[in-house]
Amino acid sequence: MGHFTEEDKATITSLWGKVNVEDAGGETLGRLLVVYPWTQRFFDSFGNLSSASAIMGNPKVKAHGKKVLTSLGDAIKNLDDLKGTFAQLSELHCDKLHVDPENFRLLGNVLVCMLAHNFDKEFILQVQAAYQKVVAGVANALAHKYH
Ligand code: HEG
Repeated sequence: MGHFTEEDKATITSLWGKVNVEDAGGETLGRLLVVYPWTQRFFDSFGNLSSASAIMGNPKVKAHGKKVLTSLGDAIKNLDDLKGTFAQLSELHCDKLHVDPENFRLLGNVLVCMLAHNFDKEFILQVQAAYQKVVAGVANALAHKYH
């Protein structure tokens, strides 16, 4: 999963530079919670998640989405060592948060959808291919310390 070409890296970094992590983070986590409603169980302290509009307008969803995408943005600077970058977060999600790693793949899926939706014509085949590698590598790295 660690085969990022120099071209991939340039493509990934260039698009990520245009992502507003606050808006995009809220959209990504919100989409996860709406599209895969069983993922809401991890966020029962977040208040009102009773409808799609409640979820998309929930400030805690927005704040946590920003946190997740900020962490992802840091990982984009370390594409050759995603496992090392995410080692501690992998332990946290396993031991403390008990998040099933399948959820990392679901989040990656909605992240790609969010990018496709927001970048439209710019989200050409090569960009999708590069980002599919990112989300696969991130999900793999976050699952790596599970036991
Ligand atoms: Mg996780 C906390 C990153 C997917 C559920 N997540 C966190 C934190 C980060 C993070 C940086 C804060 C850690 C801390 O406080 O030290 N999460 C992160 C990434 C990804 C991800 C980079 C995938 C790209 N997380 C993810 C998924 C779920 C989840 C898919 C569940 C469906 N994360 C989760 C929960 C918390 C965090 C429940 C604690 C939230 C809180 O109560 O503050």
